[in-house]
Amino acid sequence: MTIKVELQTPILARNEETAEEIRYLCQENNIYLVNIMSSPGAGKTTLLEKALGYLSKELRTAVIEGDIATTRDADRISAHGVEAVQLNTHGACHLDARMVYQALQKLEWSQLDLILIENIGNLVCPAEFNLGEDLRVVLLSTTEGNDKIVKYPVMFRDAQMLVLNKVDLLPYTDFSKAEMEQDLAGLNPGMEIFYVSARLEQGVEEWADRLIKLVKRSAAEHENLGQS
Ligand SMILES: Nc1nc2c(ncn2[C@@H]2O[C@H](COP(=O)(O)OP(=O)(O)OP(=O)(O)O)[C@@H](O)[C@H]2O)c(=O)[nH]1
Ligand SMILES: [Mg+2]
Repeated sequence: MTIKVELQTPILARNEETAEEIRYLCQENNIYLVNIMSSPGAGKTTLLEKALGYLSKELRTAVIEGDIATTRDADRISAHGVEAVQLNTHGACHLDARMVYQALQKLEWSQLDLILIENIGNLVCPAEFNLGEDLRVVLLSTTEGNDKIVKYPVMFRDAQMLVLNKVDLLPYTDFSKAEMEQDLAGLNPGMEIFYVSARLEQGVEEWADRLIKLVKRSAAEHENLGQS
């Protein structure tokens, strides 16, 4: 007799339900939720540290930090005077909607316009889990090589925005921007691309400005819907 255990579908189905609750909660409170993903060390926290200065001028912003262990990233963010909630997964390679829902309980929703989630450094698992986000951003860094886009297609296909970070290191790597653009055009033609050096703070203001526009546009649309 063959016994088959279906694990994946119920786990993801339950995740979808919680993601819907998060989406509803954020809509009700006019909060824009961004899920930031990349491989370990691509520069997610550095980008956030640099972008928060621009974002916080216009938007009330908080950060949810996902890591397997330590509060290091949340500590880096809160050192900039921004509220940060640290989630430790104790081994799990991605954040799921239930974890994010728990982190949201620690924040004062009426005081926020934007919540940035830094997912666990991993190009595989985080792509599978809907967090109820408005926007998915994937970071790629010039030191990782061009093959990541085609080797991890789900991550790059399902995000709306790509940030190529560490462009200051381009002269020292074999990374090709042209090849990257070509691969993305095949996989995800509508994807917005930003070229950034988080370390040198190049391109960070442009990226932050784009987020600010998206948050304000979403809030205006929500207000219009409420009036009609
Ligand atoms: N040269 C260069 N180094 C950078 C840049 N951005 C980040 N780094 C460096 O890359 C390393 C990793 O940066 P983090 O911001 O911690 O990366 P992360 O994606 O948050 O890492 P995890 O949270 O562990 O997944 C640090 O040593 C940063 O100083 C950049 O634009 N250029
Ligand atoms: Mg980090």
